[in-house]
Amino acid sequence: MADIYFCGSIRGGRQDAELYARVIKMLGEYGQVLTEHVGHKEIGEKGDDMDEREIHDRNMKWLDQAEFVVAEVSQPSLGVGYEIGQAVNMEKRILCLFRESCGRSLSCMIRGLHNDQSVVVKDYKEADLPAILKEFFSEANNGVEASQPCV
Ligand code: 6IA
Repeated sequence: MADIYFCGSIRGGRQDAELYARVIKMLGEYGQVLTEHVGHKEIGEKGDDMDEREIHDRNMKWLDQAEFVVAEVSQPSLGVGYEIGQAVNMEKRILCLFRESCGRSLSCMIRGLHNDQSVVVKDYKEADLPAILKEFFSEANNGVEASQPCV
């Protein structure tokens, strides 16, 4: 079963935490989500029993281990942007999901990564998610190579 690293805002704001939980549930059909806690409502409320260095190092290990990275990028988050940048350097297959109705514009540094192969950036409505995930993971399994140039 493939390992999937899901990214979603934590300190950037937890408005979409319930949506993250629903996305993570859908991702369960395609692999094991290493970062399930990103969808847990309590994570932003209580402290964490790990310190920040430990969280960073554990997450980078999981990112390295993951075959796929799926990031919900509607809520701007420094951590999510950092994880996407690291994932690009690690030549992962990446899907960035931007909710059309969120009222913001996505950073050019994320939208500009789209190459329709190793990195896919999609504007979406929640009802479209099952089809978007199906397409992303079926193309991945059909041997689309990672690390295509981002042009
Ligand atoms: O800058 P942000 O906090 O919004 O970054 C969110 C991203 O960084 C997520 O995709 C996570 O993978 C990662 N991340 C940030 N903080 C944590 C965390 N504990 N635990 C796990 N992953 C994290 C923070 C707890 C704290 C709010 C009490």
